[in-house]
Amino acid sequence: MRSVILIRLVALTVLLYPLSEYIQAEDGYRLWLRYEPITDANIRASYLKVLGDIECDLSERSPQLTSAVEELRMGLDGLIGDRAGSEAPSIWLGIQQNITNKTRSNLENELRDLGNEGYLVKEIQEDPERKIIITGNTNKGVLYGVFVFLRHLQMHRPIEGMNLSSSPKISNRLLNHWDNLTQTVERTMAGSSIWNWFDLPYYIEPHYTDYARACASIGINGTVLTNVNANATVLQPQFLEKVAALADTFRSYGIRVYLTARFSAPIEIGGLRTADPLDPQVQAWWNEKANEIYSYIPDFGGFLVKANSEGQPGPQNYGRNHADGANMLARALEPHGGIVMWRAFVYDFEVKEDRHKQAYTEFTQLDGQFLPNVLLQIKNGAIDFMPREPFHPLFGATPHTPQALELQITQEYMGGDVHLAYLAPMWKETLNADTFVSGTGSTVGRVIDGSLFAYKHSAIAGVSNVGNERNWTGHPMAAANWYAFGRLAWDHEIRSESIAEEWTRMTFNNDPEFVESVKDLLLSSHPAVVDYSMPLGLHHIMAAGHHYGPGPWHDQGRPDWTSTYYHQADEVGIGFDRTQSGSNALEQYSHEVVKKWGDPQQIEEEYLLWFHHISWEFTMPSGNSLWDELCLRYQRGVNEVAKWEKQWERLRTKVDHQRHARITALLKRQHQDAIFWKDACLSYFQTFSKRPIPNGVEKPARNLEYYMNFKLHHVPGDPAEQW
Ligand code: GCW
Repeated sequence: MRSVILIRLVALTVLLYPLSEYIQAEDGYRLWLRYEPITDANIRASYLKVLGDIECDLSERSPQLTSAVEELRMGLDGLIGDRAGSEAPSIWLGIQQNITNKTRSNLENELRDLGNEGYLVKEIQEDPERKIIITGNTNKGVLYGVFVFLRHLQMHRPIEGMNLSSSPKISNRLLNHWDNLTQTVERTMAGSSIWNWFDLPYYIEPHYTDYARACASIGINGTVLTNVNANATVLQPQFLEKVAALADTFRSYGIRVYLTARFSAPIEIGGLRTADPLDPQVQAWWNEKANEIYSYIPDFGGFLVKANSEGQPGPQNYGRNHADGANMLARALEPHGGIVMWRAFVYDFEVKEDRHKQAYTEFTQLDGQFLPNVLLQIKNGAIDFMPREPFHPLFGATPHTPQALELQITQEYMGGDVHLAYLAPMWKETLNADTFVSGTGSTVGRVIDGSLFAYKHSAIAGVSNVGNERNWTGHPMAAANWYAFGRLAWDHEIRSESIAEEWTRMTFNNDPEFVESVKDLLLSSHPAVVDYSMPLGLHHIMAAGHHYGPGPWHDQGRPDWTSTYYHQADEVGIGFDRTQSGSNALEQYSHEVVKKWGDPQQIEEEYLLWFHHISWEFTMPSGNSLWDELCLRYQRGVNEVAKWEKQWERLRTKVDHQRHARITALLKRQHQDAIFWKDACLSYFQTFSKRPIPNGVEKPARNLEYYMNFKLHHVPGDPAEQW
């Protein structure tokens, strides 16, 4: 009787819940590691034929190898189901010496150049059978190989002839979490911090492991847990034991933990009267603090430091320079193998030169004075993660000091987690940019991967867009940027298109029409965001404080935090003159760059107003006046978003209702926001140009006063809301 009732209850539940929902219910939590059952019968059959049991020697009890086996089992069970009793050959997992006797193939040569993180995933024909081997020189390599193998299956790629091997170009590949100990997250809108500090170390939440899995699946091997606007409390034992609990979880996925070091910590938590880096007491305090940290976390990665920037304390408070400060921390970490990532994001309005020039001026004069375990962490551009920035002039200018690239995954200036903006193409612009510092081909990518100047350390950092929203990133498609960052950190030469395809197939499905359409959305998104917000090299014209939406009229407070300081609009024209007739920031680049960017007729249109103050009547390559071109760019961005709404609607039947509905709502809002950007900016700039809105551009819906008086309140991620 009971069982009959139970069956009826289950049946009833299923019927009540719309079948389509029930089968495809998807809240996005699994990100790109969904391992949904492969429904294509042919593909499933082809996999079942060659994928038997998992063979792995776990006797050395390696946590990373255990993670590899668990992931492979989870992936195969999800994708092709239970293979118990399968006649198919086994899948061999393990470092080379543990699987050599399982194959007659000599893997030495193939593994030799793969280093300690590379992987080899190969189908080996050894009559009478074909087998899969997943190997590397270390268990971390094997773990990376498992994720690559599962990606291969998730993308329905053939196993015949499979031979996948790769090793990372950059050795330290980190997320930077601008997370506060109060659990707010600076500049990220996807909820609160995923680090539940109060519950640690007692409760290790499942999402810590899933975070580590997601990071390891794209080769991220480091995470900075705390905000660069640092809080010294995290360095105290009460928090070090919490940090250690996270580190213990992440270690099984090859991820090391780093912390932000507040320069004034010796005063705030050490009871000293000074934090002067040349004071022996202060050096001793940091030595002791480093020893203490490593007693909790033996593989602690090191410190990320924001010093003498935007009010953060630093060595200059004591008349010392950045090298003095960084070297003090480097000495403390060196015995333990730790590194210091010292941020070059420094500027100070007391210094009366273009903000664009200040980091280059500060750090080039210190090149060669930093200890070997110090890296300079440099934003992609010289201002601040704008929707588009020319590469930072500092790249390539400190040949004796390793340089790390800092990218912003969270969209502080690109619509937060509301606007679709796939950032890989923007990051590739920086990575592929030629600095010419050592002749042609001296790209930023080759500077940071260490191949140009043979740096001992190499690193790349992405400011995370992750919060405790169920789907981690708020906008379901913002996870593509987390994914893309990891893939480019591993290999900055991977194409944006390939990354978009991988992410789409793994996150959604392999339907050809769906994949092509979503790839098109992703790849057209960044140019459209630039068009409807800061086209043609305009920059820093966002709303003050929260940075969500336009604010070209903002002129209050310190000039280098206003908008007018950057666009310099007047009756003649618009743009910041950074040539010889202006701030001459251009002089900090190599002469090949100066020659091109110094000429309004040669520079890429996308950078024109970044380096030049241009007349409204200037004739653009299109033949339009600058004013007309500016208006048409804003409209082009709006039109593109309108197109996406229709394009996404057409995909309704090819994706689960939950994610389809959320993305539909977000695109609708992005469309309205794009129109708001266009109308607000053109209304404001028109007061200077005094020219009509050209044909083909919709007139602003409201008057300028409406836009200037519009106030958004309580925008998530706004630091003003967080303290
Ligand atoms: O992008 C700006 C942000 C700040 C951030 C700062 C930085 C963490 O507006 O919120 O502070 O740069 O990069 O340090």
